[in-house]
Amino acid sequence: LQPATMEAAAQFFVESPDVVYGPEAIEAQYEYRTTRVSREGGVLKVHPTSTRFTFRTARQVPRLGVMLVGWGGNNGSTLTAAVLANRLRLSWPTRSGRKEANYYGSLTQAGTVSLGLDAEGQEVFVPFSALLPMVAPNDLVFDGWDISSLNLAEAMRRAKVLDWGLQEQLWPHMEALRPRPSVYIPEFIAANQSARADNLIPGSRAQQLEQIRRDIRDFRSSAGLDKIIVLWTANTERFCEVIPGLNDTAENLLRTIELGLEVSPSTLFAVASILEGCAFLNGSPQNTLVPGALELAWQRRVFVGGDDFKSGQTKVKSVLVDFLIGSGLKTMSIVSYNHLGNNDGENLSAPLQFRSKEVSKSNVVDDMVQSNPVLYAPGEEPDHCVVIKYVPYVGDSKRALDEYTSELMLGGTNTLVLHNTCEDSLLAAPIMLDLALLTELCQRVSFCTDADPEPQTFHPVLSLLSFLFKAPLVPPGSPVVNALFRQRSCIENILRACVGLPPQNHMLLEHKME
Ligand code: NAI
Ligand code: DG6
Repeated sequence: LQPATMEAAAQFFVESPDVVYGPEAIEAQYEYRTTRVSREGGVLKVHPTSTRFTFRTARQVPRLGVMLVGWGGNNGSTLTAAVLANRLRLSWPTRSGRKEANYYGSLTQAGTVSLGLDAEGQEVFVPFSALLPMVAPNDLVFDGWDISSLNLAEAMRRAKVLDWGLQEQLWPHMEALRPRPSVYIPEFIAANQSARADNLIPGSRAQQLEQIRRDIRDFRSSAGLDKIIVLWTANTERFCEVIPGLNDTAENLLRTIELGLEVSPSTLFAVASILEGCAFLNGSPQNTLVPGALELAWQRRVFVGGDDFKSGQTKVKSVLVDFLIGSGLKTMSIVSYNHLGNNDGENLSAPLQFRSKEVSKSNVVDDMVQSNPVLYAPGEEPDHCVVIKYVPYVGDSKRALDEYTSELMLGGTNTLVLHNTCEDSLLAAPIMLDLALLTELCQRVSFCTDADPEPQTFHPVLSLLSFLFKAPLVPPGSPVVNALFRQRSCIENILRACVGLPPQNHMLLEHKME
């Protein structure tokens, strides 16, 4: 057996008349083959269709800044530390040997794609990041806001995520990084967070909005950036009510801010980012991107994405339930329990903030259930229970226990029990990285079809990011996909299309012939 080949050098070119590597852009002609289904007199008619696309990806990679809301939190400080540790090529001793900085857990940095078969019939893999020109994570520039004034070195120490030897080396590089003051509206996060709120933007909502916008502009000019992406990784907020006249349209939302009526801090950040032309991504579960914010993003052609990083338990769930239902087993009960002891856990110990998380963790199998009418009658769904408990002692080391019970043939049952222990922030940080890098890449992609030669970009609600979110936001009317490998294929195949490669079909027909 020959091992699969991994090309570490990672540069490749597609040799095809359909792909042109120009000095400015890669242009690829791409035949999008799919099917349309119609229902005629109780019969399903399936029509294969084909649409010719031209994809254009600008090759110039910008100098990218990432502004984190909640920069001084566990995720924010860990991501910043991770990029610095990689940039500085740090290594540090631990009780199990020396460790080196890496980007494990990042789809773009540590995932691979198969380019095809070589002369020996073996698959050739390259890093995911080699598919198209992407910003290198070590080149990212960070800034951000936090209601807590601790500098990033102190925040890293408070988070208790990283080994001491790594913290010591990072300290001088993180000490000078200070979160900008932020917007604190106590009723949106748990009361137990009030003690850390010592770094606040004063004034009315309209003045706070203006300050956030100034901050973005200041960062852009002082760091000499081409682009900024804003990522909410601050505390989970309670849901806010969507009220006609208040936040249902862009105009109403902007008026609400002007009048100082109810708007959540996260929505205020989303609006500021969109008005500054910066993509906004929501890593927490609350409904930050209310209809008014979505409309504003659509009007300004700015990307938004969300909600709630899909890091551990939910990622497993979106694989396991897909496997169970995809195999024809009828999953009837999913019980997900977890406990953690970081500040996120403390915030989630309050009922309204827990409720936001419960909702985003609970809807993650809907598409898999609905995809199988053989197993599930219309409206039927498994029992799904989500429990989160705050246990300070375990810190960032989250424990997740899951039980899946499925029906087998002839009255049998199958119960799977999982116990997952991990540093929560070390799972989240690479996801945040991928979000920034993929969003930026999508900003450089445009396309047209033969029928509509006017170049366009992806829909402002960037559903391509679904792989990275528990409750993916999608354009109106678009199906929500939670199944993890469908989400991964979506990213991979769209990126492949941009270099004129067919979708990965895993058929390996070459090896199924005599
Ligand atoms: P954390 O509590 O350590 O960090 C949040 C930070 O946000 C804190 O430093 C806090 O002071 C700050 N903050 C609160 N309100 C703010 C505001 N209005 N403006 C600016 N800063 C504000 O939490 P952690 O662990 O970093 O998680 C961050 C968010 O990501 C949470 O909402 C969490 O639910 C979500 N998340 C985390 C995942 C993980 O695996 N770590 C996965 C999925 C989502
Ligand atoms: C407890 O569930 C805390 C949460 O913030 C999670 O750690 C986070 O949402 C990750 O959830 P999951 O389901 O992706 O592991």
